[in-house]
Amino acid sequence: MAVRVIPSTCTECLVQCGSLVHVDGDKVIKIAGNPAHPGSQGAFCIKGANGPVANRDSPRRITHPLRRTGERGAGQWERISWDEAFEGIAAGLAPIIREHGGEAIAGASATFTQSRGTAVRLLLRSLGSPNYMINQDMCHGGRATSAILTGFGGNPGNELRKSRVILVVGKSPSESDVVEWMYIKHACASGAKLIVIDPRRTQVSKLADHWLTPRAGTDAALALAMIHVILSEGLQDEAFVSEWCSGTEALRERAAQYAPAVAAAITGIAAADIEAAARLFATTKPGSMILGHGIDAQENGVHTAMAFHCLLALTGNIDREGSNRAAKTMPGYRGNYAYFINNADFRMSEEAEAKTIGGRQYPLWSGRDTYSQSCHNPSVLDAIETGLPYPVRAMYVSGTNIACTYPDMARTVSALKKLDLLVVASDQMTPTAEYADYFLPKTTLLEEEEVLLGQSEPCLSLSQQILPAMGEARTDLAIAIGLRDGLAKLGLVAHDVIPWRSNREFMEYALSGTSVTLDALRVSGFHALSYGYGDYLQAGFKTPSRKFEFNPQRIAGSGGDALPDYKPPVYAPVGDGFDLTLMTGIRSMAFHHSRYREHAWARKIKNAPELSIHPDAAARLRLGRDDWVWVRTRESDRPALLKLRISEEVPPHVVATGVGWWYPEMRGPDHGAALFSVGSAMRYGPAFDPISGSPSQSRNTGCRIERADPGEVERLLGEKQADIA
Ligand SMILES: Nc1nc2c(c(=O)[nH]1)N[C@H]1C(S)=C(S)[C@@H](COP(=O)(O)OP(=O)(O)OC[C@H]3O[C@@H](n4cnc5c(=O)[nH]c(N)nc54)[C@H](O)[C@@H]3O)O[C@H]1N2
Ligand SMILES: Nc1nc2c(c(=O)[nH]1)N[C@H]1C(S)=C(S)[C@@H](COP(=O)(O)OP(=O)(O)OC[C@H]3O[C@@H](n4cnc5c(=O)[nH]c(N)nc54)[C@H](O)[C@@H]3O)O[C@H]1N2
Ligand code: SF4
Ligand SMILES: [Mo]
Repeated sequence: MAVRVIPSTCTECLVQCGSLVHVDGDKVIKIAGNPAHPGSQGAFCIKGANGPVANRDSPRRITHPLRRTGERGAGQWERISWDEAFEGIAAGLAPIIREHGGEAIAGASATFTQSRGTAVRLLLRSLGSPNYMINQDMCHGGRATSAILTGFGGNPGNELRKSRVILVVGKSPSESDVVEWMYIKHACASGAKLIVIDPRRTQVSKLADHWLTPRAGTDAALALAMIHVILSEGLQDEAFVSEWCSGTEALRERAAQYAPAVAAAITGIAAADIEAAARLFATTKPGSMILGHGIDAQENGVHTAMAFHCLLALTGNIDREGSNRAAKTMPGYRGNYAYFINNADFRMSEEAEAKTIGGRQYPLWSGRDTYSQSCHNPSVLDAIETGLPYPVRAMYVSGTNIACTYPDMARTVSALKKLDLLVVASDQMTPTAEYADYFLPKTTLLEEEEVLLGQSEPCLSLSQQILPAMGEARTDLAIAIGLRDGLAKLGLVAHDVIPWRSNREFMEYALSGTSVTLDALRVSGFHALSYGYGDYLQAGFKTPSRKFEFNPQRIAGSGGDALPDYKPPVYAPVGDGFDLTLMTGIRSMAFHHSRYREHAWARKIKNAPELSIHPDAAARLRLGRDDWVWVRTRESDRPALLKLRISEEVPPHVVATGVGWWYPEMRGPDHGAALFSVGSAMRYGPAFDPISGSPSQSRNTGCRIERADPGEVERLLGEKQADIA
């Protein structure tokens, strides 16, 4: 049979590259990048090439619903039908809703840029719960919240090609975003200047004209010093600032506290280098800025992002050609999470939404008109344990492996075990799913149809269903519909906001206000959009003043410090032995967080949870190449066991690792994560960012390391039941 080539979109990660799926009969034989896709232009990665087929065919794949028969975590399950699952779950939720209200159910998912987040959110709202747990407090939440409060963050997207200066802060796109990486390389090859701020030597830092290496967690001081240089030397874009910005004098005064010499003492970067970078960024046009994970998810995350967003506005690099582009919507498109959470037809009453856990402490995170309108996750874990501010007795977890990816696995698992009911939807048994009462089998990428509108991408994309769902697996939306129906039979659906009968209907609804059809998208895989610049010229910025606010009124209104400021990271070395900075979450091409650990292709690239250490630090601690080490933090009495990788990529006072390691082949409900996942040795705050509630010490913290006894390591690793196929 002839090989068919189907244009589609990879959704293995949020980059959403256009793909070409090669199909021979009923087999996918190759997946590659689609050069015609307007966003990704052929860029692709090893995860996208291998992940979808390996996920579908994984020997660990579970394709029918399961109900727990033994103790939680004992691995004893019985196979049941979908009807039995929906009825059993409804029967389990009924007494909880009757006694405590719908808000006693929390739901967790990983992302809301795909329909999974919308499905979980609308299910919760239908059942009367505002408690949606999205891991954005650990991810992008600080940057997104700053963008909403100041009025602009944006992303350059493919404007990077036209940028003449690019500032990359705390981001390693060569691993985390191959499309951005491609455009940065193009821009540099055509003479663009590049400034990189990262304590670690990354691929992008190797291309930089200025590579600034701050001490971890000190970026706000650096950005404020750059602002000071620009304002004191009059290098700002005065026309833009005077017409479109508010709070300039207040910002000037705040930044004056961070003269380059002051910032140099805080960050460890020479004052002259700070000045040179500031001048280059302010005087080269157009410029763009990419802010990454390295400055987010910490107790000063929102202020740090605000400082950089102020720098962007001061230089006028706002929604212009070659600068950061405003997040664009397509007129009439109704598929994005933001559309659903903000549209009155899909909302709960104001009174019901006001019950969101965290809403009182973090109104700019968990209140209405905020970025994700989600609850404060660590406070939900507390509520499960303490019943305060009210009981949370059930959880629906879809598409996230929180036992591995929330810090402090022991605490997460302890909370999960205390629930009356835990339902997990996944494609395989994860350390989180092991504690479930019901396991619901999920379709994988090649079995799903999904329309996507990337925020800074110039097109609408389709991820095509290439193969029939395996076994009884269902899409996230189909599962949400089944769960809703189960409760509706018992009269327990407070306010139904899922009007579709299938995933297909949902996709048709998303497109129904546009002139684009699913049929047309199936032919091309995408629909190119033409985006203009300068959206603010018509309606101003989406702030109370309609200007870009250097000192956002909404922060002042909630009693916080409205100007960006620096705060020393709580983990700064204090000479108590925890003096190495532990960086976590460093991305690897082989994995998406905790995913692909069971795939042979990925384990060939990385077969152990590695901890990078500088050769001088290794020598000082008498550690050698093949050593494993116990990593301990101040906040936890549980160490993690990681394998050393000696490399000059990290400075001598830093050690760096990934996130969420587990050995799927290892025995026990945690599959080794309790030992080998670095989050097991960390804490889920406090401190918390006063604006976003993001936890300190969840990305970076202080640690000490000591050599593990090789015999013990061998014994612990030897518990692997079998090697990866
Ligand atoms: N291959 C792969 N790609 C992914 C993912 C994946 O798991 N695997 N995950 C996706 C997701 S959900 C996300 S959120 C993104 C994240 O992607 P990025 O935002 O690119 O984050 P990282 O790649 O973790 O890079 C963070 C960088 O910040 C640096 N850093 C650490 N601490 C500091 C600091 O205090 N200051 C500064 N200036 N830098 C610091 C680190 O050295 C690191 O180079 O990646 C996405 N892409
Ligand atoms: N210490 C530390 N912790 C971190 C970070 C860090 O830097 N340091 N980074 C944080 C960041 S940025 C993020 S985004 C989080 C990520 O945390 P998670 O969201 O937990 O990330 P994944 O490991 O990708 O887990 C996705 C899970 O969803 C399942 N799945 C995959 N596709 C689907 C689907 O279509 N539907 C459903 N229902 N399930 C699916 C997979 O089997 C997998 O178990 O981790 C955070 N945790
Ligand atoms: S970067 Fe890789 S995994 Fe992410 S969408 Fe692109 S091809 Fe897929
Ligand atoms: Mo993330």
